Amino acid sequence: IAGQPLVVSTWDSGTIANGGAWPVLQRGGKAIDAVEQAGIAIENDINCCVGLGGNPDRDGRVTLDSCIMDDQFNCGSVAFLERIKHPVSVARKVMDTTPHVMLVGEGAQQFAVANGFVLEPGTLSADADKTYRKWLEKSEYKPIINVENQKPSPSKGKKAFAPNKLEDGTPNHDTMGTVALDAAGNLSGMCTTSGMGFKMRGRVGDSPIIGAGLYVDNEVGAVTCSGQGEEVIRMCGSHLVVEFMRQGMTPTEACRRAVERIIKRDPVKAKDFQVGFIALNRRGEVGAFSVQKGFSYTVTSATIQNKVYKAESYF
Ligand code: SD4
Repeated sequence: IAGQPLVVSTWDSGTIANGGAWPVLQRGGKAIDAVEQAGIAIENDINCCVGLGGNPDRDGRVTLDSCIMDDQFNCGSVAFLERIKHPVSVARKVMDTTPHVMLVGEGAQQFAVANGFVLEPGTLSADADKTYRKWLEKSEYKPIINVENQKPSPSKGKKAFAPNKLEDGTPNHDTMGTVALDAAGNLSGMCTTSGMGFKMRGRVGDSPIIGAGLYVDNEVGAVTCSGQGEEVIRMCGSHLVVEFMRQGMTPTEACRRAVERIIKRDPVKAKDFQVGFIALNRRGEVGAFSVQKGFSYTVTSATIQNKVYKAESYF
């Protein structure tokens, strides 16, 4: 509803992202500016899964993916970007100042530096360094993505490696996706991540891919997600959720249908990965659904103060 701005972000750490976005929305600013601020806020935070403090790839380097999309189908994206603190803002620059949608790797970094972004040293955060050293002990290429209800494997009697968990087992957080509706009734979204921890060098997930990790159609709604990127990419996940909403489904129903589509392809494999969608329609209705239990999202509006909700899940 025009006049009632609202912002929704993935995970309970969405409180940090929404903290960046809300002041912009509250003063009547645009959704696109709000979601960029959401990205900046979470990229400033040192955590496992977003920004330069995130877990590295298996070669020990942090590579970042991000995209942003406004209410006019304008979009920008960067992938496999190294040593730049705010990939979301580089994605915004790609959107605002180039005829392109996506820049990757060295070219994206070159573009960022040419536009005044500082080339950071590229050292690992203390937490990431510790986690990486631990991972190196076995160097098992078996990345597991945010299966929050993961239990010790009975067959092996030890805990599976879960990069989204802190040492004491409490869930840390993952990819940050944010969608927002502004006072003028326009929608925008962004997604930012360091991607799957200990991924192959050069691996890019869904998060910087328009239609996969994020999609916005101002006539319908805005959708973003977190989880196993490969599963999202092959179903064009966020776009799929928008299309389900176009058919008249509620945000939650649309997210549920997309999750079911992902699971249907390989129901056995689906038991071991997580994907969670959040959706916001143009009327300001919010919904979410995930493969596994444990996915959460944070909503902020004039009446809802950074409230964390648990998403319904298939399993
Ligand atoms: C990826 N979708 O790189 C990201 C990771 C993620 O919560 O969302 N983690 O596949």
